[in-house]
Amino acid sequence: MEIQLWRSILDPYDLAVKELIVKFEHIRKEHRDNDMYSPIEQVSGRVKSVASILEKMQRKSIPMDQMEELVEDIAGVRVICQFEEDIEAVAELIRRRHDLRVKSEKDYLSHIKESGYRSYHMIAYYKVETLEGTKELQVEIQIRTMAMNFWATVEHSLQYKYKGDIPPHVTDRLSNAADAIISLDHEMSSVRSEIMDAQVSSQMQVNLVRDILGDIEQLYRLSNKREVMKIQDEFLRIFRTKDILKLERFQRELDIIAEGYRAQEIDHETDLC
Ligand code: 0O2
Repeated sequence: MEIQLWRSILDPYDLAVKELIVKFEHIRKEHRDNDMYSPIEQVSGRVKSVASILEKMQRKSIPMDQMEELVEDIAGVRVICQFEEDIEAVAELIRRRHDLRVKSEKDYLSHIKESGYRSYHMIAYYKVETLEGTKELQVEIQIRTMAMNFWATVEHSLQYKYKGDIPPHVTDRLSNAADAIISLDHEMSSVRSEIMDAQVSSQMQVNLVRDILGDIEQLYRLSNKREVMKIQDEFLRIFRTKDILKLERFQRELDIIAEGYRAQEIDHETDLC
């Protein structure tokens, strides 16, 4: 197979990975913009290297003409969560999407791999648009916690270093580390609701400041500049108190003032007509 042919086969997979990263990051943004906890913490992706595809085909005796059907992880997207409970929430989000058609799921959380590997895998069909038309391809989505990802990344590097034959003293350590990761995930889950509350209120403050500054900017265009400077000073004074209730009250008052100016502007435009 020529280099050019590999490129034209893999290009749509590259597009799929890029599109899905944007889409998953958007889900995260939507949650945060709406003062909601996001089960998605980070997203990454990759197209499998030609060497890795060839190795898998060789290992599983996959013929060239069945590569795209049987090598299911040419496109790979990884969704990292903070807590184990978030994994099912992300899987459910994926199951409900119309742009992804789930083909199969592998639960390495309930069925931990012998290596100690834990993760939730989904193979889904996804359509991309190319110059040659619509192409439906397969994507492997791995969903795991940050702790699981740390272990898997380290173990993957060691597999590479020892060419799949990790010496027993290292395997023992990895196995201990896998147990420690399970305890860590459980420990973090026990304070999940507290951490979620803290993160949501911190995000609420970020959104509140964004909205207040948006209102101040609008007022600056519509009203007396000196008055707006005073409003801004008052905002900075309240911001320094770190009192979210006061900030919320300030925003409500600001909304009323901004609404008044907007109404005045509409009246003015009507008079001009
Ligand atoms: P890369 O570099 O991510 O492409 P396979 O394990 O590939 O022979 P299958 O059934 O196709 O068989 O895949 P499976 O078991 O669902 O796992 C596919 C991917 O999951 C792997 O891809 C890894 O990314 C990850 N994975 C599975 N088992 C382990 C493990 O024991 N340790 C680590 N670190 N990762 C694992 P690739 O192709 O191995 O690698």
